[in-house]
Amino acid sequence: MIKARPMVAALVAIALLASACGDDEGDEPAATDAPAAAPDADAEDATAEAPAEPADEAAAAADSSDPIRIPLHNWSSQLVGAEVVGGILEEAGFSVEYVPSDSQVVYQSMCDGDIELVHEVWEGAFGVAFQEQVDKGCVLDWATHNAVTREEWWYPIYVEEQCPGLPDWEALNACAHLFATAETGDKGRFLGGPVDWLKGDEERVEGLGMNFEVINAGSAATLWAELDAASADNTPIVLFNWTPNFVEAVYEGRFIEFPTFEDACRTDPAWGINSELTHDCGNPADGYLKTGVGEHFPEKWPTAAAIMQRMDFTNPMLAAMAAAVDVDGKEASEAAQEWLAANEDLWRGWIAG
Ligand code: TMO
Repeated sequence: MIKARPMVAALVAIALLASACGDDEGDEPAATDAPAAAPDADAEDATAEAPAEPADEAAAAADSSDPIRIPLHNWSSQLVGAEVVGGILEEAGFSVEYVPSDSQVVYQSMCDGDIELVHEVWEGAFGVAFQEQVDKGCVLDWATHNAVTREEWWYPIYVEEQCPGLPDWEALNACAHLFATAETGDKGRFLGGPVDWLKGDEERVEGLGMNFEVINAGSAATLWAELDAASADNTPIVLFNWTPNFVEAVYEGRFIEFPTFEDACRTDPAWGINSELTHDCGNPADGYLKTGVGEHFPEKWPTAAAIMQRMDFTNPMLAAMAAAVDVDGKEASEAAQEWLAANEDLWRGWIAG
């Protein structure tokens, strides 16, 4: 073969993905093997020569020389983006540290002064945990990205032939038996994400009286391996997915349409079709993506805080960061370095203001 055509390339990517994921079910995704510091910090970065001191003139004297601690979570765009954010801050003269973190507990960690910022606050998964700390005043709702997000139950398109009426949730519920496994008996299996992503799936099944059982995947890699395996022979599957993500470029499919989300659905049992229980709705269909910072971040690192407010990620940017890892098989660090090299004008503008 001289040159892979796009379709062939996609199929090769699926095959690579399958082989990459097939033997590590339940393990962390490979991308979480990201090193604890930027891989080439000592290659060309001036801060490596004087680690205790900001080297770039962009970091003003008013800024602390303490490392800015950025969490690493367990999905690919975040792992790439964390090192993009860190790389930009390093270019601006700051030192950074990467800290593997639970994606719900991290908001408490910001309040405790152990983490400085979260650059991917997804409304569907983390809106509640984030807002709780914002309401206390110890986390600041610092910036809203251009990206519009959705995190929801999702199925590959062939399932529509097996279950008429999709993507409506009641149609899905009527087909619950199609999704049953040995593990779930006569109930349908919903393959949820790792438990730290969403707290609402079991509550939704209860609130909407669905004949489903939630089985949480151990890692994102497990979600994609199961999707790949099911797609190979059109096995019915409904699983957690989100956008922006690499999935939309590789698999056709749709999100389930649950009753439309409103904040009250999560807090007020009287709201919605079930007057006794909360969560009788879907996740936000046009959710935000925010940056949150600890309450003392702007005082301690005013220049970095201003840069974080200018940093703005779009849907295509996030989808490409995810695809670099989940389709192209790159390490998150490598993907981040490539992103920085390809988008230098953009992020220099974020630094310069
Ligand atoms: C937080 N996530 C994008 C995995 O739903």
